[in-house]
Amino acid sequence: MRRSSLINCYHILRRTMWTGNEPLSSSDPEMWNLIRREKDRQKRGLELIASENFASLACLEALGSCLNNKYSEGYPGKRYYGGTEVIDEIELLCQRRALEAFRLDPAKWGVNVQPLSGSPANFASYTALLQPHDRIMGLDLPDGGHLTHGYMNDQKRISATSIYFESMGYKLNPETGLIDYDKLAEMAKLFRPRLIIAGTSAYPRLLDYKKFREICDENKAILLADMAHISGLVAAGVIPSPFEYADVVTTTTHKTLRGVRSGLIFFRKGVSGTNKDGKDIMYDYESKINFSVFPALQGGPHNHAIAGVAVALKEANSPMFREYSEQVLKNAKALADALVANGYTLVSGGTDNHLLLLDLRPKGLDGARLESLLNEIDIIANKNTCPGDKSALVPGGIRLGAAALTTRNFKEKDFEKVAVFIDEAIKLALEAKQSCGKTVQDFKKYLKTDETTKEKMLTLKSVINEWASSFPMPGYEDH
Ligand code: DSN
Repeated sequence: MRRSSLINCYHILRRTMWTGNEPLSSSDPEMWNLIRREKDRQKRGLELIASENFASLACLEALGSCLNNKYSEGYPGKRYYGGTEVIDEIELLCQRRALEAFRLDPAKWGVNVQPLSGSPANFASYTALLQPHDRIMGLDLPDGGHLTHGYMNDQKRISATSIYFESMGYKLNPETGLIDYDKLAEMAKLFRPRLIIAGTSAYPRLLDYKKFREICDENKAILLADMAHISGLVAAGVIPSPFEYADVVTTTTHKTLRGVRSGLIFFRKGVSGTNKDGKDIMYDYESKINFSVFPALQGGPHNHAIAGVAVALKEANSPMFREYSEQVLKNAKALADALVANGYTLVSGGTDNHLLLLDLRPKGLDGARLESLLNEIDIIANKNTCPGDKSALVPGGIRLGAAALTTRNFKEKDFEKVAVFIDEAIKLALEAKQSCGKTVQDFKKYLKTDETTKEKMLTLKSVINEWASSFPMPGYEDH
């Protein structure tokens, strides 16, 4: 037989032998190895990104299940595909658990569990409730808001929220680092927004939802609470809930809520008030929001993610999750206190939630340089603007969150130790900054090339790796 025929036979044989049941390690060793490396990175490092967490094995099992295979455009009982009877049950279970986790009366609140994540959930809400070019106010991105709350600079409308709607940011008081509600009220009177967002991405304090409600009522605006960062803390009941005051509440499901990556939109339903003839006025959010998610903006729901969210919501509705969330608050505070005791400045002076913002400007440092040095020693955090910052690429601060490491069983004393590592990293960064060129690129190059700095970083990294690896890793430790 000729060599080419032999090769053909081999390929035909391989094709006919394909069962689709080979494990990743043998069917795609290249990808398996990359995932193995990522697991190792997550376990040996100190994960301080405030929006990240480690989902449970149960969540990841649902996410990696056969539910990935199913199309089910539409809603339970009203689908555009056959074979959706189990999918319907899964979506209804997720809806029920979402309402239970946040202690909501199903007569007064409904939920759409299909948004693919937080940004699509927000955009679907605006599309449902507003007309193009209606006005929106949200916390400005450099002050701790989120891109989807509307962001534009001098040259460009950056967020789609600002492209398709007219957005205006409200700000923090630069002295206190707290939301300036008086200014917000004043600006809202002039701008007359149709919708105000009470939500944050990098704000270490609690929101005054009552005040937001008053400002919305004065302006006949809808109050949308984006609780993405804090939804786990809200579900656990350890911080105030937006549901008392908001009309619509959006969230991601993978931050403090510790689920798989997805999004939820909660909306009020039932009677919203009475008209002048004494007749009931009903909320119309449900049909508008459901239509906006599908068919207006999305196609088939990610059923595997919806199942993973349902699993996470069951976990969130347990006494264990409450204990976890209380510990998140204690740990964030322990980290904040330890940094302040060491002479560091925090935006607003501390924290009431899962995150804090370390202002490096008084030390003559910035978030970009510190982020890159921390990365070298396996402390993972992100640079962040502080009030008054001009550049998002070289901002003055670093955002630190406690949710992920608390999942790994870190306690207050462990976070005090994390503060010591951060302090050592800052000292190293200051030394390096003095010895290299002016730009962040120069700084990064210096970290890669200066032998003394490299050695110091390596020593620190080894200690961190050994220590971090000694903590449990939920989700995949033995898998
Ligand atoms: N990227 C998320 C965060 O880090 O806050 C928000 O979407």
